[in-house]
Amino acid sequence: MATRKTKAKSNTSAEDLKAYYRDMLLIRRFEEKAGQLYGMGLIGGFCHLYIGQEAVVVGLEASAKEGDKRLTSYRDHGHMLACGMDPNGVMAELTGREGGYSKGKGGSMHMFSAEKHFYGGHGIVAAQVPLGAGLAFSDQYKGNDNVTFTYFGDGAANQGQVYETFNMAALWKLPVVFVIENNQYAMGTSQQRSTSSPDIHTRGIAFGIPGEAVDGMDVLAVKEAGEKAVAHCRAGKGPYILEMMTYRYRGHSMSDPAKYRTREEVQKIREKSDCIEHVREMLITGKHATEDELKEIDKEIKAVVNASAEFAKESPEPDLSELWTDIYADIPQEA
Ligand SMILES: Cc1ncc(C[n+]2csc(CCOP(=O)(O)OP(=O)(O)O)c2C)c(N)n1
Ligand SMILES: [Mg+2]
Repeated sequence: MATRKTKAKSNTSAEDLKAYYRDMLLIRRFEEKAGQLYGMGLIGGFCHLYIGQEAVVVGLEASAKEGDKRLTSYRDHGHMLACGMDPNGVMAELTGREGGYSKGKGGSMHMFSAEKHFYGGHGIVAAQVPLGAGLAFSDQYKGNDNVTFTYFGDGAANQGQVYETFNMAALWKLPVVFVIENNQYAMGTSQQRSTSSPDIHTRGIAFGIPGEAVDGMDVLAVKEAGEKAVAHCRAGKGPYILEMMTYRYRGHSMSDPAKYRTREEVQKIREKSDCIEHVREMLITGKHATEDELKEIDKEIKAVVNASAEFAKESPEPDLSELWTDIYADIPQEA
């Protein structure tokens, strides 16, 4: 494995590094388990795995504080786990069971947690971008210093509503970090084939929004960029764009055989840049952890993931009567 230079800041302790390792590993093992359950027919419908991109969400969560909000596309399980949602509830939702975050009626793309300030899970490409600006507007209106992390893909970055949102967010100086997860593909279309100007982080220039490209496979580089962006937002200077250069190892969704790229391309990136291997290497070579300690963490994570699968399997399917509930919001009479 090639050693990469990392822009580690002195404020990262060995304990922090271990926590990032643990959080990224939880996402990866959870997603691998979801892939298995899908293969066994226990998960149906759409299921978009995040494997390969874990450093993005874990690094940014390290720059967030309580009260900050987040929302993303359909590739959302990693974001839920990283903000502290319960793996049992997420796995049960994936398998369509009563114990899931949406009582088994939403599935992979439709989960939400007011407690963890996670606002979905959105199946329509870029639909979450204006919603993210709306959440940021609500915090600005209330006068607190919360920030909203609005994640979207390189493909979504070509949607018109993104630029309408950029305009409003810049005009009103909304505290929103636009996180473009550039995994180089939008379904089977590579960025080269779909995008006229590949430097997506420069797309805010027309609106006066600063932006930068970040090594999204390096959790410390992500965290450092996140801290800068968040400080900008909290200081009342308006939105910030972070283009995270990353890569997804699996197909677009579970039904994608990924014939538009070679196995060698995926293998090369895995070997050269894998975000979990990178932190593992830093922990070992920096003598912050022993092989045995890391094995112990692996074991703990496996146990959490296996327990989530067991919880999901044991949770019943929703009762038929649930077809008629949770359709409209309960609006209090006085509203
Ligand atoms: C408005 C809309 N158009 C098309 C689709 C079909 N679709 C689903 S995902 C996707 C590609 C998005 O790629 P990207 O934004 O790069 O995100 P990634 O899947 O790589 O995370 C498309 C075209 C959709 N869901 N919504
Ligand atoms: Mg993409």
